[in-house]
Amino acid sequence: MAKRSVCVVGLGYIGLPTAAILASRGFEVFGADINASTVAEVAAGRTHIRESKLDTLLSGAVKSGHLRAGARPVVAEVFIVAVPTPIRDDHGANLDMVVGAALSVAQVLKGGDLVILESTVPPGTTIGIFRETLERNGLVAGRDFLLAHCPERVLPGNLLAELIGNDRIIGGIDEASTKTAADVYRTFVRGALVETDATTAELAKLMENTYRDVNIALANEFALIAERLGIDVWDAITHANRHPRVNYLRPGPGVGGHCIAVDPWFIVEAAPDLARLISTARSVNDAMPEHVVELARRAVGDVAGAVITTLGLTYKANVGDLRESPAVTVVEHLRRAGAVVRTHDPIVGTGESAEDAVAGASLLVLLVDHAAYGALDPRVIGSQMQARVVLDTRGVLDRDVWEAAGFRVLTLGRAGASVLVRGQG
Ligand code: SAJ
Repeated sequence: MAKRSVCVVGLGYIGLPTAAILASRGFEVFGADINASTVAEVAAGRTHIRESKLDTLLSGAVKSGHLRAGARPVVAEVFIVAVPTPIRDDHGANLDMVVGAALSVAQVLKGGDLVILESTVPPGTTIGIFRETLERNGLVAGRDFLLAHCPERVLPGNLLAELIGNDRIIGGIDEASTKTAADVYRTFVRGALVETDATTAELAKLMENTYRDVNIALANEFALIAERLGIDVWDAITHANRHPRVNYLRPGPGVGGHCIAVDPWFIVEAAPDLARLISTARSVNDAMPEHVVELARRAVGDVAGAVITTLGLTYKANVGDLRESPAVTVVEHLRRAGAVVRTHDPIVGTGESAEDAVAGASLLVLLVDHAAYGALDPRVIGSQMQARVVLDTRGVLDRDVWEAAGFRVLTLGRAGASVLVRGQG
């Protein structure tokens, strides 16, 4: 019999849109979250996540009575766990929230129910600690209840469209779990539902984000090499990417967010002696913020005492999320080096306009390529600054336009960055 009631545990950027979509498809949905203010917001039909169209979907779902929220899971036929899995300081996976969620589900779990883990987890977690924690109530996975890992793979900034449109991996611990989980996703996913086992699903999810991390690390490594060799990495990447089977991602000030900068560590933890390339990629990307500080030094000489304005604080363009943001790390490093740093971000909302934020600065550093920065007028910006020098860490500024406005333009991954250093001795 088709399952009709769902309890979503964790109302974050995955759980909340999933709950709202299921409610819009007629499921009776209950969202549980340990954060009281999140529960209050959701119960009132408001979202704490900035994503296009989510607010309308959510308020409709709550008004229709199909979506309710509370602190603890309630009885349901399907449980979807979508809680964060951060890393500890030693880069080991912190599964406290996954285990806590499983414990709270175990208290209401009954025979015939389906539990789906959507959180990104180290290989073996679903059939290991997650299953063991659920079984503490005496029920046995595979015999009494169904269990699957169905990792999310949506891109922040485009959540709803990807939740519906992307292919979905369905990894059950047995045939019945896989089939029943696929039935749930079939109600709203237009992409293919790809069936596999739970542990393969876990590894596949980690491989996706690791692929991106290693690709970006390679681009970043080439940026450093290009600077030394006197070549423009952006041109070189454009040319290399014309090959039909090559696709370099973009260099930048580092890799942030709660996925790509985190997930590869789960593989390093599982096989430290084998995951050599993966851990090197992590260190290459993690070293980029310090390299940006080095470029700032090349631009202004000593950064101590220099007034520097940075544009962008979030972990990537056009989102309001600051987690693991390399831009924040660059700002911290610059301050530690003694610079007087003024920050600006149009989405986070730092108070003043970009034009006001650059007043008196001797260096402007573009850290995030927010769409809004495309509208900056270098003549206006330059007229506010003490010296017209800009460092572009995302390779997006139109050099000709900025140079015509009297700017010295340095770009990460471009020869000028180190040529200048020689010039300044
Ligand atoms: N970045 C670069 N160069 C690039 C692309 C990105 O430096 O060419 C940087 C960004 O600025 C950012 C970081 O990488 O700091 C990550 O951004 P992202 O857009 O690559 O990825 P996320 O973390 O927003 O979302 C990823 C996505 N995974 C993949 O594309 C393989 C998403 O589909 C996953 O669902 C998500 O992680 C997740 O939750 O795991």
